[in-house]
Order: sequence, then structure tokens, then C-alpha cells
Amino acid sequence: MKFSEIQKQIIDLIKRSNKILILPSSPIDGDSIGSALSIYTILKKLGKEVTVASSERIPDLLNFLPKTQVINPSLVSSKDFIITLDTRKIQVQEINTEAGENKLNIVITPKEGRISESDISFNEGQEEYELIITVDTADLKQLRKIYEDNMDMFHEVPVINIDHHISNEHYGKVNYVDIMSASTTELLLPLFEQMEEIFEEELIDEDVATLLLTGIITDTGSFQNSNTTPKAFAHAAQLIAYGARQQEIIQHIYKTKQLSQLKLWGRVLSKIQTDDKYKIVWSSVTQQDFKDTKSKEEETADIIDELMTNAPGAEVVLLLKEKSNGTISGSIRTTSTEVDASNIAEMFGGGGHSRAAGFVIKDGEFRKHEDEIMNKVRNYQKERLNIIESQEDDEEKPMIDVKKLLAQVKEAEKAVGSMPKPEEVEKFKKTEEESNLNLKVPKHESEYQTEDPKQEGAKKQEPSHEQIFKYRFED
Ligand SMILES: [Mn+2]
Repeated sequence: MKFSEIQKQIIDLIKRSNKILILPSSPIDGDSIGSALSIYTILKKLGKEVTVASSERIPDLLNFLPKTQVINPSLVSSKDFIITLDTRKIQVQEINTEAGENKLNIVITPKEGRISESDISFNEGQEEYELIITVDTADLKQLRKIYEDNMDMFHEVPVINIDHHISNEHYGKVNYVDIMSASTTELLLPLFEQMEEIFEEELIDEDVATLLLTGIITDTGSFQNSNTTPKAFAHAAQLIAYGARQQEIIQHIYKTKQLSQLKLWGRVLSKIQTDDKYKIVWSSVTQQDFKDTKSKEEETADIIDELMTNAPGAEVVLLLKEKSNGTISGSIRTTSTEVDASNIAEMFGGGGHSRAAGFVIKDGEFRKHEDEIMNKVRNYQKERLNIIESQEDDEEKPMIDVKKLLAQVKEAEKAVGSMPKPEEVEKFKKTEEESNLNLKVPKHESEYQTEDPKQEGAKKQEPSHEQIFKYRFED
């Protein structure tokens, strides 16, 4: 089916619905939040009752976006069973519940007279929503708690599925899925323009344009990833013409975030310690490091995985973090199927998965604990590898090339200052028609590479993105 027809179907469903639920995928990223909040803004303008819900935390660096405060952490339960009393004739004095063995009495005491069966009716809780719109969500499971707690709702209420992931499962009543699109927000722009025409109303304002551009910028890594098509540039230019605040996005997402994270990564690298005999690589982050690099605790989330990718010779990769609440948390990754990360975490009262696990030690001196922890991990590996302490290790390559990595960080720090400027994007400005004609479309899925972490997760088997994320969530 042509995209223009799908867009019409979507608009028809929106026309017929009043209570609309919008669900961004988890973890929340620039594309999912930009999509959800732009649809929210547009539907509000059309006078709809709109709810945006996500059980996930909104990353701090996306909080600058307009309307992030409308996102609800959960949905009102629709599983309620309602007992209705006709109060036209009878007034209620008091309602009580009495729990008996295997039963519960609901006792209604009237002010006067008697309540009869004909005064009472029973109702199952109404489904609150008439339409669900999921954005940037390849699979309903990605909605996590919202889906797990409300599975029935997804069978009963029509779902519009708007997404650009190859792995999309087409679970919607209407599936507006284009894997050639660099972001989900890119799909929304033509839809919103169509809506402007049909509803004869100006809908795309500066906030909407900013939200849509955020999705394109974050999903293309600021026009650097290989999924940056000419169309993505054209749409970005169009959004800037609509008043999208590109510099604001770059400032918040790249200039502040990446630089601090790069510096933190540099810190972690400079503190790396390796144990070649027991194949362990570890490092630590203290409160001082966060202060010095102006980074936040949550920015360590990627660092453990970065460490693991760069230490192919290590079996156990460990990062210890001194948290602001006085606890010490450890993240463990293993590269070998022989080592179970959760077993190591369990030694410190934690847990997780075989490849990704973690633990928390409540109050304690960081340095002292670091030594204790590392001794235990070393012993774990010693027993497992059956190495005799005196045995001389033969020459082996170092497990991680810290020098090379530090040089890369320096390079990256320089590069962060040179993001594309509006006039560079302007060069690619074309009409929609032109851009369609010139669009070079990769023929095979394999040619289509994306840096989208959700897509990455779908490809990688062990540990899956979900596992790592789950762990981070517990972290
Ligand atoms: Mn996306």
C-alpha cells in the first residue's frame, strides 16, 4: 500500500477517535520522544484528549524538549469492576468492606429506607482509550511495563504503528513503517502536512518542528551515520524552515552531553587496570570524576559496554562507581561463555544475566572496597582457570590498548566542536519531489546500516540490548 493511503487511514482513525494514547518505545531516545510529543502537540491542537505514557525515565539531556512534562509514568487501570448504586432515591450514609473467609462483603448503609437489588448495577471498567499510537516501537514488548500491565487493551483498542525499524513486527491495525526512513519523526512530517490540509489548520509550529528535527538528528548521529539519506537532509532543511531550533538541539544533545561523556571516558581509560593472568580489566569512577568532567552518574551507562568492546582479550570487565548516595555499584560484563557475570555479582549480593550483571554495596569506603572486590574477582578467576600463583605467564598481548583509545578520545573531543551548521544543511534543501527522484535507495537490508541502539539490539544476540538495559535499569 502506498504511504499516502496509509496516511489517509491514520487520519481517518484520528478523526473518529477522541481519547488517544501515544506510546514511545523504551528506552526513550530523541526519536521516540520527539515523535510522541509532536503527535501530542498536533492532536491537542485538534481538540483531542491525549495521553502520552512511558514507564521509562526520560534521559536528562532530552528534558530541554517542549512538553516532556506531559509524559505519564503509568496508565490508569482499566481492569476495575464498578458497582453502581442509583442514588436518585437513596442516599448513602457509609460504605464499608468486611473480609470473611474466601469472601469480601461490601456493606452500603443508606441514610434512610432500604437498598434493593434494582438500585444496583454492575459495570466492568471501560477501556479508556479509543486509539493507541505507538512510535519508534518495533515490537510491543519494547513498551515494557505499559504493555505487560495492559495486554488486553492492545487487543481491544486499534493500534497505529509508526516506525522505521527493519525488525518491526507490523502489529498494528495500521502500520506506517518505512525502513528507509532515517527516523520515525521523518515519517511524521508528511503525515502532519497531510493533516494540515485535511483539517485546514496550521499544525506544525516551532515546537513541533524542533521535536521532529530532534528525531532526525539523534537517529542519524547528527547526520554522520550511514542512514543519513538525502531525504533526511531535505526533511531537516524543511523543518528548519518551519522554525525548528537546530542549534538548541545540538547544544543540548551533543555539545554538552558528548563532551562530558568523552571526558568521563578519558578518565575511566586513564584509570584502567588489567590483570593479564586472570584476564580481568577494570576501572572506577568516583564522585570527583563526575565533578571534574561535569558529567552525570547516568553517563556511565555506555562506558561499561565501551570497555567490553575495547578489551577483547579480557574475560571479565568490571566498572566500579562511587554513587552520590554513598553506595558503590559495580557493573560486570563477560566476553566468554565460560564466565557467568551473575555468579560474580552474586558474590557481592547482586545478580543479573550471564553476560551482564551488577551489584550494589551500601555505604563504605570506596578505595577499601575496591581492593576487596578485586581480590575476590581475582580469586574467582583463579579457581576457575586453575592457575597456580607461581606460574610464570608467557608473553601475551595486552588486553586493552589504552594509549590508542586515549588518542581516539582526544580526536573525538576535537570533532564534537564541528557539528553541521544550518547553512550546511540548507545546501541539501530540495523539494520533496526532487529529493524522491535523487534518492539513492540501498537495495538490500544489509546495505542499510543504522546506529540506532534499538536496531543494534535486534541484531546482537548476546548480551541483547534488552538484557543490558534491564540490568541498567536495576543498576
Ligand atoms: Mn528511531
